[in-house]
Amino acid sequence: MKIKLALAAAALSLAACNPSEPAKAPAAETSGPTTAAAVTATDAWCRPSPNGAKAGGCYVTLTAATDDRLTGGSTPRAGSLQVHEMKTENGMMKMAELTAGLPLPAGQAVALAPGGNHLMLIELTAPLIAGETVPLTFQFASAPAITVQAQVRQPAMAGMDHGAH
Ligand SMILES: [Cu+2]
Repeated sequence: MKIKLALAAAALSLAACNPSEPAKAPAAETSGPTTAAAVTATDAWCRPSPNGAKAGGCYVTLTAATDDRLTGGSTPRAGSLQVHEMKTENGMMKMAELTAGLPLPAGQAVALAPGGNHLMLIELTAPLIAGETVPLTFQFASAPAITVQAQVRQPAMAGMDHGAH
């Protein structure tokens, strides 16, 4: 105990004797109001569209540096790109456009995935074929728009070999 106290006292006196207090550390500029940090997109992919289908589902994981909102997007492969949610109505799973956008809380990876929120390509110009790449542009409430290349592939269904249709 005595030794511990002595050490603490020594540390205190050292700190007190130090004439050059380090200057105030520069504040970390993480949330400048003029330059919104970019949103990061990972694992963008689209489901192959069945022959003749006019719409296709795409998925992505988005991480915003500051609180933001996915408001929509576009792609040269379809007339429009909408952000959809899945909801249960009268026991039926339905999808509906998130007209107010999808919230992206700061630093949180928000996954759009089969069975949940997803991107809907409406009025496809051509079927989405497994193996090809589709450019998707996302728009946000604050961050600048980003464009990603989405892989067209079958959903990865770990541990499930049924359910594909
Ligand atoms: Cu949809």
